[in-house]
Amino acid sequence: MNAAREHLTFARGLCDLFSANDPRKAALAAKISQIEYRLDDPGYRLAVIGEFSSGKTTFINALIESDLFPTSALPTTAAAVEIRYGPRLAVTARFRDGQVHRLRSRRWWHLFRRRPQLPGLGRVDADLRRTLGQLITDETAAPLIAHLEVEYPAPFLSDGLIIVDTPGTNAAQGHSAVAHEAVSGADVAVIVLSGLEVLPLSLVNFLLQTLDPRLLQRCAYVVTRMDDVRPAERDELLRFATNRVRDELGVERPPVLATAPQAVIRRLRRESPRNDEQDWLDGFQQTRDWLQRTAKQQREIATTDTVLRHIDDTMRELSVELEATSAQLATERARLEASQLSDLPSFLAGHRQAGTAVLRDTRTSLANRIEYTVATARAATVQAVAAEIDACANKQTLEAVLASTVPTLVGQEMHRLGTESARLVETELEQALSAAVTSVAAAFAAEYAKLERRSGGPAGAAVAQPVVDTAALVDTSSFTAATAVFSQNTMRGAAGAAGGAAAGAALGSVVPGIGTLVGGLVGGLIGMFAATKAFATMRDQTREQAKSATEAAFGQLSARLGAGVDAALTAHEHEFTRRLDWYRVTYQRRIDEVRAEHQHDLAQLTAYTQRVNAARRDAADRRVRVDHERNALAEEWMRGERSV
Ligand SMILES: Nc1nc2c(ncn2[C@@H]2O[C@H](COP(=O)(O)OP(=O)(O)OP(=O)(O)O)[C@@H](O)[C@H]2O)c(=O)[nH]1
Ligand SMILES: [Mg+2]
Repeated sequence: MNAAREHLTFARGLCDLFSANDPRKAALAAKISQIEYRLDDPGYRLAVIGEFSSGKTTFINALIESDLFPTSALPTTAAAVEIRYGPRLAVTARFRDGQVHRLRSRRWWHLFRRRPQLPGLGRVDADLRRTLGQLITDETAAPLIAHLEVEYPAPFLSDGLIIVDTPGTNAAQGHSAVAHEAVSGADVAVIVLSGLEVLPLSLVNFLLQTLDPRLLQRCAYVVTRMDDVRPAERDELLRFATNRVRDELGVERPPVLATAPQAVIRRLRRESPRNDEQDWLDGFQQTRDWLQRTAKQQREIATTDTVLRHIDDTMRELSVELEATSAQLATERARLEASQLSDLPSFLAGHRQAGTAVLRDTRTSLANRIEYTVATARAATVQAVAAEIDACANKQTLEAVLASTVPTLVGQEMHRLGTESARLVETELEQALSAAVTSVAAAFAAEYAKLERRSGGPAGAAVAQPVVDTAALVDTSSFTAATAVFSQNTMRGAAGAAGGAAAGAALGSVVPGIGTLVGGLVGGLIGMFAATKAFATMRDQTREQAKSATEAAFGQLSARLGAGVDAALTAHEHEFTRRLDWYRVTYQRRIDEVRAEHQHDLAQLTAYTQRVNAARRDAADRRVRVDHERNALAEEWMRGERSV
């Protein structure tokens, strides 16, 4: 028993591994307290187990020489009852909701004193007996009862033997669950086999599933209702019972006792005796004596083994919990380790490359579109200029067309192209920048979510409240800034312009310059007129010159727009890099904070994991020790006298 106490101290130590508010700690501590209580409890629990109507309660009534407990041919016992010695009948019902009711016989003690040779029968307080009967048999009351304890002044119980009556193992679902629970605390058990059906398979299954293997070895097998078996078949039946117990339950030399406890009850009730009644009465006395004798011999071994069994159960539970904790810790460690962005430079380089690629693709497609638009406009303008020149009938109209119509025509077309291109470039690059920045923002948001600490709540909470507000990233000020750079580089003289419409208007301001250029060329042509006599020749030459001058002007426009697109790209790339860098700096700051916290957590986690793993090893070693101790007890018990 001292070893058991030491095991319990050890188990308490293991419970300290769970935090104070962990419900497992309270549950395990309660179990350990229960075992300690059992260690100090002098009671020796004998469970009576069997199928319904096998005669368990009748057998118990006969042991205590009373018909106190209700019996019948139908499933009867619904609540498990613990029957222990007490100076007078008392019933304590502990309900699952915590209520405790204690009822005592008022008259019993005096009656018992007056008629000690006839304990019980007919003299028990009628009300109390009825109440007790109801508590035991009532199907609706039984599930509400956690413990039903009866004290009774039977000599059989005076040594501290506690009998546990159980519901039939094969009766209603609730009954077998109650039986299961009642049996879990037993030190020793009597298996009641009805002489009418010896050890049915359902009972075999119940016993193998419910009883600890060593407890199973300590069971006694009582065949009841033997008076209902024909005398010629009795020996054969007992042999059959012995073999079946050996074969089905794996018990060598099981003690099998033949009884007819009903005879004891009949005598108590003063009913007329049956044939060979006296034999059954004598036989039952022998059974009672045998049980008392072996109980005395087994007691120390059995109660020690029960405590060790409970310790083993608790240690196993502890091991399972520790294993679960260990797995949790491994997950936590993996999460912590995964939450650190190991290679920030390559993460950034990847995103820079992706963002830049988006912007450059946009530039290429813009340049192509503008070039195509300019080429189309150029061809149309050249045609329109030629048509104007062809419509001239003399030198004066030709001069007027060259001086005013052609420059206006070319100028208007270029103005339109400039304005449209500016709007296009601005819109497309803005969109590309926005897409690139949004994707970077999402990537950083994901990293931030990973960085969130355990104490900051689950990862989900971090995602729900992102550190990076992606909405703020599509910040119009950056586009205003980009547009400003775009304007400065592309359209001198429009540096003050900002915003979409202003930038578009500013691009248009390039047109007067181009108009002058065209005008200059046309002026050169007019100079040529003096030397040329024939008007038709003059007009042909003028058309050709005007064509090449127009084409050159469009060529220059195209170059300027191309340069404008490139400058806009540079500005947007610059802005993108600035944003990326801003994220990097902010993130790095956060990373430094979090990493310090993680380092601390990891160190704690490592230390705790080591303690848990050491505890798991210790618990496993301890279970091996407990097992050895239980084996030694089993051997000691086998050496004892067990024959019937
Ligand atoms: N003839 C005879 N009948 C018995 C004997 N023992 C029990 N009986 C009868 O068998 C029936 C069932 O007995 P119980 O003691 O209620 O059986 P139980 O195993 O407690 O049944 P549950 O509480 O329902 O699980 C009753 O009618 C008893 O009178 C016996 O030794 N001889
Ligand atoms: Mg019963």
